[in-house]
Amino acid sequence: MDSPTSSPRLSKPPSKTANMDHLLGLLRIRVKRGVNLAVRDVRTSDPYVVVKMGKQKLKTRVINKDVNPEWNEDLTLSVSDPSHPIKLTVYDHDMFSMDDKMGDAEFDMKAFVEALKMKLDGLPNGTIITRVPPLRTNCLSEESCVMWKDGKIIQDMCLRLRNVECGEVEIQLQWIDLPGSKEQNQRKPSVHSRCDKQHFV
Ligand SMILES: [Ca+2]
Repeated sequence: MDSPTSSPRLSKPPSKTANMDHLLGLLRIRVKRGVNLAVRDVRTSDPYVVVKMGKQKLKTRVINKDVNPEWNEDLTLSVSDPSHPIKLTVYDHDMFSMDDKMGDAEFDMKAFVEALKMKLDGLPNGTIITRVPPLRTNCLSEESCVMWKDGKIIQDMCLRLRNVECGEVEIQLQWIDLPGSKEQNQRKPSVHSRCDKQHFV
């Protein structure tokens, strides 16, 4: 039997502003490599990358004596507000003194998130969805493309480091949906749905 009052859960989807504090998903930043990084020891450096968003701080491993390091390491941030900027800083690891800075860069995931919202599917591999040009207001050293690759959306970025004499860092963005967001559609049929037979007099 249906109850006369409908379930409040079905009344209205929550507004976007009410959702701002909730986790939207995970941003996986693949820190691929550094190119022509600054020298901070005698002839070379021992670079590692720190990525910060709000209170989250993640870092790659140190690669010894290499100003063209290949980290190929994934750093994963929890995202509740995609308009939040992400800061990337490169350091030279030193054993007996404070680590030296080797420049920094800032980027955001706005274009990437816009592409995710399009709910695209089944595009030919390599299809470019959005192009973000290098501007004075961003740290891109060349055009960055949001594209469809191997069944998902990715964005490659080449970041020119600031506050340093030279150096670039190549990264790639990927998105990971949280499994919890789908569960509400898979509610099991209720035990109470079995109706008792009514007896007619
Ligand atoms: Ca060092």
